[in-house]
Amino acid sequence: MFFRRSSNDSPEKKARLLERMKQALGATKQSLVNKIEAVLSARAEIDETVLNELEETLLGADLGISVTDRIINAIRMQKKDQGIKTAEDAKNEIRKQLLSILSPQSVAEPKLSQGQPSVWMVVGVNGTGKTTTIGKLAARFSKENMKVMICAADTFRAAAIEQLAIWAERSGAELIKSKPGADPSAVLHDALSAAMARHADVVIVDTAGRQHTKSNLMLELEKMKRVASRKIPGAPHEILLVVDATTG
Ligand SMILES: Nc1nc2c(ncn2[C@@H]2O[C@H](COP(=O)(O)OP(=O)(O)OP(=O)(O)O)[C@@H](O)[C@H]2O)c(=O)[nH]1
Ligand SMILES: [Mg+2]
Repeated sequence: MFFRRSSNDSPEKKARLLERMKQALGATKQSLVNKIEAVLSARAEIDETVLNELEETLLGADLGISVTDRIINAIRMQKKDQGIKTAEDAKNEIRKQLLSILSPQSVAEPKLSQGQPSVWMVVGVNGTGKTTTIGKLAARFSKENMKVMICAADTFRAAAIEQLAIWAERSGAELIKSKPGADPSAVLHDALSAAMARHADVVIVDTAGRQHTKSNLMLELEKMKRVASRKIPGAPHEILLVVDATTG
């Protein structure tokens, strides 16, 4: 499904778009529920034939192999232990499994060690949301009373530094930047010096978007990692790869 983003849309148009999205998602949910109902209704017991049909239905609904296996195995195990006897029990188990898969996972926290700042590098191909993710992380860490610094090591794309400056201001983080075209490793070096001098808890490093096939740009990342580890042993402590959630 593809929805074009446009900030100039009228409120009516936005409302219609939201309604269409709700309908589309509602239809997906309803069709999955109907298909599961169709397999389970009028079945006196959950046998291997039912499990096979259920497996086909879940795979056909694009739940993927690992989620389908998890659900089918859970039902099979509980059937063996007499936990699942009726179609209703099976439906409840499917609901339980899906909810546990969809429930929020715990988010990593910066590990604070020996008073040294924790260094998080954010990497990925162009336009996947690296800078936006940094803004959100900075806001969250600031809210948790951490002293956050952001390093503008995307010196390549025009306006990248200004974009990051807005996020830094919004989140109350300090931005360490240089001029467009500067060596990203040099900016990182300065940012880590500043972070140590000012006892920052975490430094989040923005990097320019890059494809893994561009060897010179991958070498640039290697250099940044070396600079970070020379400045602070163990850094970078986390390297976050930001990907578009719709990538297949
Ligand atoms: N729908 C949606 N849009 C997002 C999300 N994250 C970022 N965007 C938008 O995607 C566009 C690119 O986001 P950026 O954060 O600038 O991406 P980037 O990876 O830093 O891009 P480059 O620095 O050019 O490589 C912006 O218009 C963001 O508003 C998201 O989670 N959902
Ligand atoms: Mg960016």
